[in-house]
Amino acid sequence: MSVKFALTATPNPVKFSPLLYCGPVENAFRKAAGFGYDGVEIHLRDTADVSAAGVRKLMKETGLAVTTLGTGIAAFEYGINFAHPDAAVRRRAVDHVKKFVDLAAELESAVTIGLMTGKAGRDAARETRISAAGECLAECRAAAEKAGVTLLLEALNRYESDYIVMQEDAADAARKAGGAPYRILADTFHMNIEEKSIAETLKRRADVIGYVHFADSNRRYPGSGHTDFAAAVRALRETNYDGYVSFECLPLPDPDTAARESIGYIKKLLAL
Ligand code: LER
Ligand code: MN
Repeated sequence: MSVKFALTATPNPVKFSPLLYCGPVENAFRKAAGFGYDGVEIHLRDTADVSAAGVRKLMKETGLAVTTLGTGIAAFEYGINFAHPDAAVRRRAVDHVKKFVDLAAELESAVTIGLMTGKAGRDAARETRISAAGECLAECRAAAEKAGVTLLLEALNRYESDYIVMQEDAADAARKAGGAPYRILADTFHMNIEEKSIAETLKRRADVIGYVHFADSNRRYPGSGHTDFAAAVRALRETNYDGYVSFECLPLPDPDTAARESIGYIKKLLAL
């Protein structure tokens, strides 16, 4: 098994978020290289917030990959998502994600779709919104397939989503949207809230898991809460997971400590 490690970064000014490095991505690349990571996961409001050529240069200099481009900041900042009742807003959301797909093709990265799926509500229009979101997911799939880019559909806990909450929901939605290049992104923070067992779920849906987010139960770096990462790591080992484990945790007590402790703790568990 060769799990690879990524840390999370954004060039956008975000207040309190589970991203390790906020500010110029160059800093995140240098830190990632220094702490022994294999890649950097970049969250963006807009593709124009980074220079593709600049990021490619950093990739070359450090030997690190860009693992995936997160679209959640865009969904939040622009109020756009796939379940929005206004078709014009859904259109903007899809067009925005397509720009991420184009950038991902240039960076040989994937694109994450999580908060961008929005909320379907609990009223009479719920099913209509879910089906409209399904059409958005399918349109993104077509663009990604053409560009040779993997899409990572992420289930979020009940406070952040109301229709893609369990890993099973994400696997279902990905399948209904046409399947590959869709894979699902399994995040231990959300799974700790929603799934019966993180380890069992990682094993059960290993067929479709393409990426993993690690954060502890309190969303701090692994080892800071009560999530059983030894069991999670065993599940990844048993299923021969060879993708990325990315640390999407709060930058506490400070980004460097969280980045160093995260990878150190999980590498130790992998060696057991
Ligand atoms: C995004 O990867 C995620 O996990 C969400 O909870 C964003 O905050
Ligand atoms: Mn996540």
